[in-house]
Amino acid sequence: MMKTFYSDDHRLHHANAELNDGQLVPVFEKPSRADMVLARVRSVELGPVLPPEAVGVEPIKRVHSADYVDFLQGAWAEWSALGRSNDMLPLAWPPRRVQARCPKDIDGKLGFYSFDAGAPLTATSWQAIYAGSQVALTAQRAVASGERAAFALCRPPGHHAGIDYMGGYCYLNNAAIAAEAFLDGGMRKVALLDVDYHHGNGTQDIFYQRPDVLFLSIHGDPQTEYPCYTGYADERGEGAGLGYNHNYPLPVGSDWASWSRALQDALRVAAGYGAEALVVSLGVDTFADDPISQFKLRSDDYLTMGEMIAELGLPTLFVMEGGYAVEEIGINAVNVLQGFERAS
Ligand code: FKS
Ligand code: ZN
Repeated sequence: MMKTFYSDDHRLHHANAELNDGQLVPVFEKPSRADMVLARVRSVELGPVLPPEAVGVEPIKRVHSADYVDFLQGAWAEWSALGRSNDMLPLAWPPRRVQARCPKDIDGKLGFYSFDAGAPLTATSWQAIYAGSQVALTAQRAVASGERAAFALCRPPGHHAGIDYMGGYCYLNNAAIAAEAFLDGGMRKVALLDVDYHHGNGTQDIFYQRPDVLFLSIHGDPQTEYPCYTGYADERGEGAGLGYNHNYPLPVGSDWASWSRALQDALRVAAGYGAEALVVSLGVDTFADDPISQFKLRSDDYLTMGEMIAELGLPTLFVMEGGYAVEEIGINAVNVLQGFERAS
């Protein structure tokens, strides 16, 4: 039995449109994604589905800057005060060689606190974003208190959110917040494995200079894949963090054979690290039929993925990230959890 943590409040984040291939299209990151995963958790009877506790904002500010969290919380009020009712989207960013200062105006703030236009904010988004963080933190507590594993069914996702910026559907980095909570609870080392199709640039940003969180990410090669500028193998960490960041960029079209070789290596590195817990940024947009991604994993591969992760033998927190083949997202995500359970 694995506990799933979930809040209906995720529904409060449903933006209208995003830019894709030069066109404004309906968002891929929509509420039905979480609905499908929850339905699968229930239909296979993975275990109980539990609501989040009110853990609060402090653990969020251990990872994100206070000014950024305040911005997220108050952004809609500033926007609507100008008489605007459309989703908030940034339209300008500080270019290279500019010492960026955060302006007063909300348009300036939006660019200051984002790296792309992929994270729209609606009137009720903050409630959903905050609830997602509480889901992750409550699941983290379950694992810290002795559960072999737990599933944080977070939405919106988090791994593109950095210390003080949003982007790529992400606002608060749920997995990073949970990893930090393990450390604040007394653990000395945590490993964070990101299996989403896209590089977890936000997580990398947060822990890049630190040796206490080992970050391992398997993803589409940034030379052709979003988020475009990070995820290269030579990004290995900085200062005290040097050697604790491992990227596995794989070419478009990669299948389970090559993907699982990268996982094998990442797990070998994790095993040698001496972590006391594992956080998994669980994206299933590596699926062959994903509409915006280009790996070739099949539904059964996710069972094997879960089994391989279980073999590490660490207390494990799964945090939901991407996956846009909505019909199969539940099967694929829950397959990882069932594979894990089978091998535990
Ligand atoms: C491809 C356009 C790419 C943005 C993709 C964002 C991916 C988000 C994610 C997360 F887990 F954060 F949700 N558009 N033509 O899947 O990494
Ligand atoms: Zn993704």
